[in-house]
Amino acid sequence: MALEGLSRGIFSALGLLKSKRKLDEAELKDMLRSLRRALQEADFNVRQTKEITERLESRIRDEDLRPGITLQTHAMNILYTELVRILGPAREVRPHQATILMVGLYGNGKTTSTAKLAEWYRKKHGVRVAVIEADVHRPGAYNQLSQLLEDSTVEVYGEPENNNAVDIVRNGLKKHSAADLVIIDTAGRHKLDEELVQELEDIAKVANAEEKFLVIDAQVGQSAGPVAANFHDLAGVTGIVITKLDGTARGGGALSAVAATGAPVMYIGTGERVVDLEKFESDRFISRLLGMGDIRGLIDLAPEDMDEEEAMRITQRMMSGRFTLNDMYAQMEMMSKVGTIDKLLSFLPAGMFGGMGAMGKAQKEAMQGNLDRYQVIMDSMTINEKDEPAKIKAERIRRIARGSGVNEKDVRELIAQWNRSRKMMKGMSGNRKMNKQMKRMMRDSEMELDGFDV
Ligand SMILES: Nc1nc2c(ncn2[C@@H]2O[C@H](COP(=O)(O)OP(=O)(O)O)[C@@H](O)[C@H]2O)c(=O)[nH]1
Ligand SMILES: [Mg+2]
Repeated sequence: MALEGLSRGIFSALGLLKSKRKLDEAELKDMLRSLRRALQEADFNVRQTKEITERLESRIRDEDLRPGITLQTHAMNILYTELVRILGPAREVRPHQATILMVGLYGNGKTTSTAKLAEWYRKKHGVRVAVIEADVHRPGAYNQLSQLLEDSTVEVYGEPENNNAVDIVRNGLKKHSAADLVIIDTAGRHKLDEELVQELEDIAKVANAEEKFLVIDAQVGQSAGPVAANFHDLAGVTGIVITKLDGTARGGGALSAVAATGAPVMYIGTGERVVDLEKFESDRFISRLLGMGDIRGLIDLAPEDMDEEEAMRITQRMMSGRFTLNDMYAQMEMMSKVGTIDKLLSFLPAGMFGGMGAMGKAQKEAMQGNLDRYQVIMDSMTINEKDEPAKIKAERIRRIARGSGVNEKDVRELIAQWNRSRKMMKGMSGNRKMNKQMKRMMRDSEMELDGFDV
C-alpha cells in the first residue's frame, strides 16, 4: 500500500499549489505538512523525509519561477530530482579479483540473479566469471543454477552431495581463484532464523567478499525495510538487486531497503530469463514508482527549452498546407508525450488525430502503439513517398508492407490517417481565430499536471 499511496499523497500535497505562482506562509506550511505525511506513510525514514521537505521548502523560497510554469510543476520537478538523488547514481562492480555474495529471503530471486549477473559481467566486461552454489538447503539448487547457465561459458561450481555450505564456498573459491569475478549464491528462508544467520556469517567470513548484494522481490513492499536492516547487520549490504519488476509491483520497498542499508540499488530483474537484467536507473524508477509514466518527458516540456519550437514548426507547416507523413508523425509523437497538451487539444476539432479530444492514459498508450507501427512502416518508405503519400498506389503499398513486415491493411491505415489529419489541417488553416489562439497557446502554455491520474 505504502508506495502505491505515495503518488496520491504527493499529488494531493502539491495539489494545494495548483495554478498558483505564489504562496503565502500558511499555504507553504500546509503543503509541506501534507508532503511530510505522504513521505512517511510511504516508508521514507525521518531523515529522508526531513531532507526532502527542507530542500523543497528552500528551493521554493529561493528559486524564481520560469515564465509560464506553475508552482505545482516547479515543486514536482524539485521533488522528482530529490527522490532520484536519494536513490543515488548507478554503480558497477569492477570485475577484477572480485567476489559478490548474494543474500536474501527465499524465493526472492537470488539464484536467478546470480546467473543473470554472471552472464552480465561475462558479456559486458568480457571477463572470466565463476559462480558457486552454496545453497545446501534447497534440493536442486545446483541444477537450477547450472541450467540457467547451460548456454553460457560461466563456470558453475557446486557439490550437490555436500551439506556444508562453508566448505563448498571454500573449495569453490580455491578452484576458481583465477576467475576475475566469483558470485556466490546462498540459501534463503522465509524468515531469517538462527541457523541461517549462523551459516551466512560463516560463509561471509570465508568468502571475505567485498560486495554483498541483497536480492529483493519488488512485491515485498513495506517489509523490505526490516528485512534489509537484518541482512545489513549480518553481512553489511553493499548493493541491492530488485527482482520481478516485470510484474505489476512498482518496487517501492526498494526505497526503504535503500534507507535501511545506505546501499544503492544496482540492478533490476525484469523477467525469468538470464538476459532479463537491467542496470538500475533511478530516474526511470522514480517515474514508475510515482505512476507518472515518463516524467522526464514532462520536465523536458518546460516552455523555454522544448517543444515550443517544434510545435511552432509543425503548426506553421500545417498552416502552410504542406503536410507530410513525417509531419504527421512528429505531431502525433508530440501529442502522445505531452500530458499537458490536453489544453492545446481542446482548441482542435474533435476527431483530429483519429478522434482524440483530451487524451486519457489508455489513449496515449494506444497512440504510442500506433506510432511504433507507423515508424516501422515509414522506415520502408522512400523520402518521396513520405512527402506525398497520396501518390502511393497498390503496388507500392504491397512493397512497403513486405519491407516492413506488416499487413497491407496497416499501410493503408497509415495513409488514411494521414489523409484525415491533412483534411483537418486544411480546414484549420482558413480559421484565423484558431490560428491566433494556437500561437498564443504555444507561447504561454501553462504547464499543469492535468495529465496525471491523481
Ligand atoms: N518474472 C520474474 N521472475 C523472476 C525474476 N527473478 C526471479 N524470478 C522467478 O522467481 C522464482 C524464484 O527465483 P529464485 O532465483 O529461485 O529465488 P531464490 O530462492 O531467492 O534463489 C523463480 O521462479 C524465478 O524464475 C524476475 O526478475 N522476474
Ligand atoms: Mg535459490
